[in-house]
Amino acid sequence: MADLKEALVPDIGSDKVPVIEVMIKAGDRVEKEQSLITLESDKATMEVPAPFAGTVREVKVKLGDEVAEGTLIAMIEVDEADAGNAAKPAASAKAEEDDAKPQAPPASPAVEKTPARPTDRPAARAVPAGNVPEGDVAPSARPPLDATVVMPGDAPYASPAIRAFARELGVDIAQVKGSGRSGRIQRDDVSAWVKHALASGARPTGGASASVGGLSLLPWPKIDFAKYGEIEEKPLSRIQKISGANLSRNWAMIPHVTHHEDADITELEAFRKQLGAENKDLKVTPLVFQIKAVVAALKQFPQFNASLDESGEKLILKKYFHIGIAVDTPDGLVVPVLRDCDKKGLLELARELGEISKKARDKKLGPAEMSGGCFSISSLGGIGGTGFTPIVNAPEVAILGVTKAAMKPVWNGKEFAPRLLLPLSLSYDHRVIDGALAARFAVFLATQLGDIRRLLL
Ligand code: CAO
Repeated sequence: MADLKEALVPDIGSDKVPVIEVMIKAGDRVEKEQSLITLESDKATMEVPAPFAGTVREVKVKLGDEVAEGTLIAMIEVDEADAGNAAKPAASAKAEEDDAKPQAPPASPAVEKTPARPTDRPAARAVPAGNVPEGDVAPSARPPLDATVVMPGDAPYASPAIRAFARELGVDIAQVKGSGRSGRIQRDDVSAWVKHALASGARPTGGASASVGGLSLLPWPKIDFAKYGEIEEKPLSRIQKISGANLSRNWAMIPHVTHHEDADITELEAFRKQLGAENKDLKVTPLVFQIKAVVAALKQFPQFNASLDESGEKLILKKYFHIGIAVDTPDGLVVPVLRDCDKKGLLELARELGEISKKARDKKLGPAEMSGGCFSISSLGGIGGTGFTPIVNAPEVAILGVTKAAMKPVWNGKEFAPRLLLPLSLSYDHRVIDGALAARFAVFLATQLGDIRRLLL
């Protein structure tokens, strides 16, 4: 007859630790050694394996519960064949070897208590909590559990580090296909799954509470800041709310990479100053030259003047050149669009830029003036910085971030010469643009800005 037995938390080397994963439910069949729950102390994650095979009748812990040695994890109806083994209070390494030998039937009690893993087994690997490469070991962690998991049957086969990594990304590890030996799930498999989910809009079934672009995220922390000191509440502006929602979506759904390049604008700057002196009614900033250089680069690399369609399977190449300019206003960031920049000269662009940024700051921009952009430029050059990661303005596929030009010594083959270098930070959607193409685009852009004659062609 099958016995109902208690699977208990063994000695875990700490007082109370939270349950961060429950891998079983009532009715599940578990094999001996199959992980029941995962615990996470501040030093390590540990999986608690089943001490015997059987059928889970009742799960007694839930996510977030704090458990200690002796906490009841589950009631398991033990297979008849295993009943004898399960009755053992502690199966030492030696005793485990003896598992194969015939066992005496349990003395009598209908319900027996069995630590999920005996404490006198040799301590094994535990994994620091969080995002750590597989194989890393927390030197100070001293868990008695064997945290190297070999999962039977169809259950996912992954180390605690990889499980922790998947959990961190909100990925249900059961959905990930392992490419390692015997189907073991590797870190790259989890990353590849996330990339695929983002591209296809797939929705994981992980137990988290918010979902963005196929990723389940933890809820935002609720904190009573007043507990720690004086505070003041200030509602976000309407612009901040709208741009915040767009930025969050773009950051979560677009696999961003930012490429950095310096442009030598020494000659350009001399010319800009001359142009400004001749046109005192206009503010001719480096930005208008950047707009012209971007248009030339978009012509040279049409993949940058493109958008993915909704299905994510088709690229729409644009034959027009409308450039969005990020404008900082007291109410937040807006991106008005300068149209047909390929057909306009530097002075016309300077005048339009002045008008449109004034309109933005006076809150007079209409929706039509903020739509239809092909590529955006976010210039912080008037403020400072040496580089940053601008967020791609979807459905565009790239954005140029510009920071402050600075005079630096550059080796000219004979000596160091003072040159004015402009830092360019090109963020791009890696689904559409490869790193090599981005590097070529950035070099082209820098060449255009470095050679004023090319720019004016
Ligand atoms: N390096 C050195 N100096 C620069 C520069 C650069 N890359 N870019 C501009 N400058 C200089 C200008 O020449 C100007 O100097 P003068 O007053 O001596 O002529 C000064 O800095 C101020 O320029 P500006 O910022 O007023 O003008 P702009 O054409 O460069 O930019 C605008 C216009 C609207 C883009 C800008 O005012 C702005 O709002 N930038 C912020 C964009 C932003 O917030 N981006 C972040 C988005 S993510 O949150």
